[in-house]
Amino acid sequence: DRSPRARLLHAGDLGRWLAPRARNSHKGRNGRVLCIGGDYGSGGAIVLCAHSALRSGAGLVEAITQAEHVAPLLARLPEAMPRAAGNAADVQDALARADAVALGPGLGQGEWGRAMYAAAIEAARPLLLDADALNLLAQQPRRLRGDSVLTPHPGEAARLLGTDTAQVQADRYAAVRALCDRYGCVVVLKGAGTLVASPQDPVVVIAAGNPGMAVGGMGDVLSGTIAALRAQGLEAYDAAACGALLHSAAGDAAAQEGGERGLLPSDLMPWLRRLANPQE
Ligand code: NPW
Ligand code: AMP
Ligand code: MG
Repeated sequence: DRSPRARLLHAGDLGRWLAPRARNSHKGRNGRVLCIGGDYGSGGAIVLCAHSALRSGAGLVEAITQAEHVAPLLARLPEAMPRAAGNAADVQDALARADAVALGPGLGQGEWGRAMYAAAIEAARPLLLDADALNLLAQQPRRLRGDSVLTPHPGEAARLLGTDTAQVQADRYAAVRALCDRYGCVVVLKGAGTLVASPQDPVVVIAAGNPGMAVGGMGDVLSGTIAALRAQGLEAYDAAACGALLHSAAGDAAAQEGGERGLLPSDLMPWLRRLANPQE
């Protein structure tokens, strides 16, 4: 994990990317994120993703999810703009106006998830693929636009490389490089010692994060954070590195406050906000 070939990023580095906002900033300038996912059985994943995008500074957050998940999402998060989509055509308008798309949290691999995936993967928008979007990509591998971001955990990385989790973990540096080569884009290989790389940028290691973060939903929060930074204007590699660092640092702050065991992804939300404003 701590390859001498890779550079370390610490929480103190966040200021490199997160300058104070302009006085005359407005919601349209701060980026519109579209989160797509939340099939039956994983509805919470899209709530976490949308919440995280808002707490990471996105100006507007839309969500496309299953019809039954729209009202619960609104009840928890009235700032978000969710809608149901039954088929790919429903998604086109939302895709066309998005500054960044987070595709995959809780998406599932059923008929609905496949239709959403097929629509989004063809859209010429800055795209982040997570969770089931990665599983669907692994079933039909293809090179992506260079400004796409993949956020696999070691299990998803193994599927994307046609290997197993142990192999990925045995040489995480080689795995992240192989993913960049195969898919032609930015890759965040998650887990203790998260690595970020792109085909033309060096591998960096995130020197933050803790085992309290090993709980369902934590990756769905990361997707929202990276998409929000992308929508606010960071390039794909910068958004991925800054987002992974912000997410891990928020996890550390939340763990310091209340302990690692029992930490929830939702506990990161106030800390994402605090740490996304390093100058204040
Ligand atoms: P093993 O067993 O070691 O080989 P899956 P998922 C591996 C949604 N969610 N280090 C490990 O493999 C997601 O968004 C919804 C090492 C493990 O068994 C997805 O759409 C939630 N290995 C969907 O559920 C909350 C690691 O991967 C396997 C590793 C399924 O996603 C939960 C599990 O991965 C979830 O986020 C590590 N650090 N991390 C909600 N509240 O709505 C993972 N592995 O089979 O891809 O399942 O990640 O749970
Ligand atoms: P996911 O498996 O998609 O829910 O993603 C889990 C998130 O929590 C990723 O951002 C991981 O890097 C992070 N995480 C999980 N376990 C640890 C750990 N032991 N140390 C640091 N970060 C972790
Ligand atoms: Mg995940």
